[in-house]
Amino acid sequence: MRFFASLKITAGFLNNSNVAIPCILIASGLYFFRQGDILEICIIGLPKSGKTTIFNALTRGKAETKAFASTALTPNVGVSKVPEPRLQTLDKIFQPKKITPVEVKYVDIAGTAKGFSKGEGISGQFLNYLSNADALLHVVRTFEDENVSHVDGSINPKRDIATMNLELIFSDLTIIERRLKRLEDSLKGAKPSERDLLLKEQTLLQKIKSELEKDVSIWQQGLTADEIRGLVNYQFLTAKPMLVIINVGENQLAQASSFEAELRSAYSHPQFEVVALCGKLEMELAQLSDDEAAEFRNALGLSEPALERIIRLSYHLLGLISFFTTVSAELRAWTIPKGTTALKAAGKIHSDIEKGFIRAEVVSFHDLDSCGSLAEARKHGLLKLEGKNYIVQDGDIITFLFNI
Ligand SMILES: Nc1nc2c(ncn2[C@@H]2O[C@H](COP(=O)(O)OP(=O)(O)O)[C@@H](O)[C@H]2O)c(=O)[nH]1
Ligand SMILES: [Mg+2]
Repeated sequence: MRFFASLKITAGFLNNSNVAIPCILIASGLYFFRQGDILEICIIGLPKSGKTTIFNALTRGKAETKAFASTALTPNVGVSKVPEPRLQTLDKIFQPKKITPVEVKYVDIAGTAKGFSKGEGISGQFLNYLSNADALLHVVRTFEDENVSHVDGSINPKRDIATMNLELIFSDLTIIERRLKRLEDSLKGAKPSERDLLLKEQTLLQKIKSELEKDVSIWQQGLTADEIRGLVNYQFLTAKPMLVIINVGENQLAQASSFEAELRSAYSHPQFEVVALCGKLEMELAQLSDDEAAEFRNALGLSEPALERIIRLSYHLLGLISFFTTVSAELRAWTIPKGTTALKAAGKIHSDIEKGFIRAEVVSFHDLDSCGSLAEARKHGLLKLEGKNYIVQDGDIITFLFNI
């Protein structure tokens, strides 16, 4: 994005007099950045599992946590900056005036109690949040606290995961049944040209339905990439990647990794990940300064902060990578799915850059870091000119050349 390429080079691309030189556009302040779509993660789990506690840990928030089941109707919504250590290295190289990390939105829904999918505890608004989520953070507790009774009377994370999964399955089944009914009506009056598509959709939905009825979530059904593409618009809840958070007690820290290993082996799947952490402790640490928190973490023998771990695993689950741009003294991180072309990455920044895409000037984070400057990277031939079909790699630093 930053036109660090000299005018000479830019003019080399833009020797056609009809074409505006983009750096002039930026300098004149006409240019604006479109805020990319924000990653949205919904926190679900039984009442009193520690959802709001973990929400506070992730967003440095102060939402009220309760020892009794919450009946709040308004979800807690918070935004966190995605931790990205490479931005610190790039800060030293570019010395920008401003650094803009990627943001992620967390939504803590109080209404995901047992029976929510049957309309007993959740309104349509909650379902909307869940449907729009890119991934689900599913909190199950292992912490024991006599003042905070478990809704099902005992601690059993596998049972709790199954309980919540049944709710998600039920919600998906309701959507499928409604759609199948409508498909039947559409098929009656369908033109021959539309029939094939409708029949294909019907067959797929029937196949998924019969598996859901056996309590198999969509992500566990082994669907083909083509079939999954056909489902995208439904926003099925059991098709979403799921990160299970085992909320351990302060006295269970030593068991955290064995809890994790046990659940990971029980649900081994690329769309499923597990993290064990102590929500209460993480929430307290999140209220401290970074330095103080790091000191406590060291003393307690805790690994990386919850937010960093959760984001890292969420990116992994969702197949996301980051690239960086520097323009007008702003260093900025962007998130895209793995396999995104330079053209589409440009569109993430602004549709005009995608439309007028000419070339991308790319250097890998590793090469830039070892060269120490763009000039040095250029000298070593590590600043590459790439076309629109170039597949952006994690950590790329990109300058887009475009005309509009
Ligand atoms: N001892 C202990 N208590 C916790 C932990 N996490 C949450 N709690 C307590 O459990 C209760 C319910 O937590 P909350 O976050 O409100 O649960 P939610 O209903 O799932 O949102 C609160 O009293 C919390 O202080 C934990 O890791 N250890
Ligand atoms: Mg809560």
